[in-house]
Amino acid sequence: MQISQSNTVVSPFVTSSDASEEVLSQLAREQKSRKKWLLVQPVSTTSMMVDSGTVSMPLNLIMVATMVGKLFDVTFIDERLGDKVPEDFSGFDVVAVTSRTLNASMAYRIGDAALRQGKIVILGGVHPTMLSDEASQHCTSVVYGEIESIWTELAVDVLKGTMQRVYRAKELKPMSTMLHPDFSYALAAKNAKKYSTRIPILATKGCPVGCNFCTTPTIYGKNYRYRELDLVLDEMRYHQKRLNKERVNFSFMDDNISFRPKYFMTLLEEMAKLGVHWNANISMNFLDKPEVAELAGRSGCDLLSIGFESLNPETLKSVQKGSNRLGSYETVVSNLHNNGVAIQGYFMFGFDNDTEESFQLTYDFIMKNRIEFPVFSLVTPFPGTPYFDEMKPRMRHFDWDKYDTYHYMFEPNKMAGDKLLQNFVKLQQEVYKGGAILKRMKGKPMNWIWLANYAMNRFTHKLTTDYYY
Ligand code: B12
Ligand code: SF4
Repeated sequence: MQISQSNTVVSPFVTSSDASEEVLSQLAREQKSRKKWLLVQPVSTTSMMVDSGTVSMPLNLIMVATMVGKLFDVTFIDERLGDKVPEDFSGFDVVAVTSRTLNASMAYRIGDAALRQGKIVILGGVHPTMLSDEASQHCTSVVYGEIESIWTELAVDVLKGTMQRVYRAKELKPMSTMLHPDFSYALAAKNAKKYSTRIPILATKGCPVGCNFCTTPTIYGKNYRYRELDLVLDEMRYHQKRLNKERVNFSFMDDNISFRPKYFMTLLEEMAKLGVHWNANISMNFLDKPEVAELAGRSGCDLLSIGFESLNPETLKSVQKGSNRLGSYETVVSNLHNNGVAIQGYFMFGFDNDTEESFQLTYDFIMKNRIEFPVFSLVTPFPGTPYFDEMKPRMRHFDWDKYDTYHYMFEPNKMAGDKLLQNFVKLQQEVYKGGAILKRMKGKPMNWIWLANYAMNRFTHKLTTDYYY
């Protein structure tokens, strides 16, 4: 079964030539010894829970390893597992590091050390993409966006030793050309047990909703691409076979899996036949239709992560979150709950329209609608987004270590910073009190979402406003 890519909006760039592909194969054949790459997923310094305990397998670096491994030798290090980056890089020709904003300073430290030892250093991921001038100070080359669309050029230059400062694809390749990710790089890690058993998978890329605080529209514009369904399903079958069981848990890494309803619904129908379980990020556009929630439940969906963001219509408008209609929130939740789908609800605080009342409203909404896994963050304008440009003059600091969405970034117009943080802490403690957890979770299946609530209960006990400064 094929769902064609004819709906795909493609950026109006010129096509790259095939000449470099030929050069690449030629050069690869001529190489006497394969160049050695060290690939690193750095840990961040955040004290919050995003980078500790069980972590998800990094599909970003796995994709990089899969491409690089076709031509070069790869050593794969995930610092979040406790693996250490060597101080001596003499065993490597290239040191390539992935980075988001919260671990940019760690990525830069590794880059600086490898540069001092004369290595080719490549930085990629969302932060170097958004701030390539800054990242360039710490590496030989920055890769803008996905490696797949620029790989041929980059690989040729590494082989020839003629590196450019920034690699940016002239056009994005269709996702059908994406290689089947090779998980052996991650699974071979000494501490691979620390990885979540949920397998990361990708069906689509991009999200044209266009929220002004999100980096995805900046990087991929109005582009929304998807893989042929057979490729996604083959990948699922591969893991079912590898693990010798039908009920494999998949975690979609898509920005917004439902942007093309026809594709999404067909994917779900097929997953229902496979008997897998899955979770994903999704915008709520058409989750108010009961048949979509019914199909989600039937297809093995355990949990959907939904950015409710705010219960204030003015805030939703100001951040251009066109996918959210306040009037649909409760319908979306009850449709999903009626079909056994749990909700990870994202809520942000610190917007200019927030008042102390916003916290009470959110608490009431969460408790009344029994949201299983509420996640609260402080509004964080990330570099490269329109929101960052707007808020720059009001930002308290540009210390990237604090860009984990758990730091106080600017004083909102309608409340003082200390009041914001006091209410933010209180809300989390109230929602994760034992009694509140029971109220939200009673009668729901005994699974990892209970464990997450338990962990949050323990964590929020010791939470103080100091965490957020
Ligand atoms: C799925 C997802 C998650 C998952 C899984 C994360 C994981 N383990 O990878 C979960 C839910 C755990 C998560 C958590 C968080 N996330 Co998140 N997440 C995403 C999302 C939607 C997709 C990431 C993904 O895996 N895509 C699929 C892979 C294959 O694509 P990719 O990451 O773009 O990688 C490609 C390129 O970047 C490039 N590349 C990447 N690295 C390198 C390295 C080299 C050397 C080269 C050459 C190329 C290269 O090639 C890759 C392959 O194509 C992104 C949005 C996005 N599109 O980036 C947000 C995003 C990364 N998350 C974001 C945030 C803020 C968070 C949290 C802080 C949220 C929170 N409050 O908890 C935490 C932080 C976790 C952490 N420690 O990083 C922000 C980060 C913004 C920024 N500037 O740093 C993003 C960009 C969303 C946004 N708001 O704009 N996230
Ligand atoms: S709906 Fe989500 S992925 Fe899409 S632009 Fe908004 S925040 Fe980004």
